Amino acid sequence: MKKTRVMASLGFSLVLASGVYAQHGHDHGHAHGHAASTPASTEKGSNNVSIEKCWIRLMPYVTPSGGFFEFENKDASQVAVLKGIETDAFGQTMLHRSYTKDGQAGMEMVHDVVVKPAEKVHFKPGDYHAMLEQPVAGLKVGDQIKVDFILGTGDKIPVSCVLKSVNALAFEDK
Ligand SMILES: [Cu+2]
Repeated sequence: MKKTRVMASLGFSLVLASGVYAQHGHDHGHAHGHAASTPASTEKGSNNVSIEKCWIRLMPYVTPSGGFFEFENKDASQVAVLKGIETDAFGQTMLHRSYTKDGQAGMEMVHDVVVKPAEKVHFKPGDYHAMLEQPVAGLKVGDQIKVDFILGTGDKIPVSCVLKSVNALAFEDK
C-alpha cells in the first residue's frame, strides 16, 4: 500500500464522514482526523491460517464499505501476521480498529494484526475490520468477490467474501 494513496484517501473520507456517519455505523471522522497508527510489525509469522465467514457491508458509493471475517492462526507455536487485503473489486483497502476513548467513538489504521499461536481474531463491526473504498461499478448485495489476504510471510490467501446490505451486522445477516 503506497503512503500517498492512503493519505489521499484519509482526507477524502474525512470530508465524507459527517454525512454518512449514521448510516455507516462507525465513525470515520474522528479517527481519520488524528490518523493514529500503530507501528508496523517486522514479524513474518506463520502461513498456517484460516479465514472464514468473510463478508463486506456494501455501502452506496462513495461511502467506505466495512469488511469482516474470522482470522484464525492454526499454528500452535508461531504468531500469524495479517498485513492487509487486496481485491479487484475495490481500489483501496485498509485495516482499521474501532475504539471508544473518553466516550468518543473513533477508529485508527493498523498496519498489521498479529495473532497469537492457536488464536482467532474476529474482525467485526466496532472492532478490528477492513475498510474498502473505490468500488468497481456494478457490485451488488449477494455477490461473491475474491479477496486476497496478505500475510507477513508475503503469502496471499484467496478468500471468497459475500457482499451484504447496509443493515447487515453479522455473517448470518443478509
Ligand atoms: Cu474503518
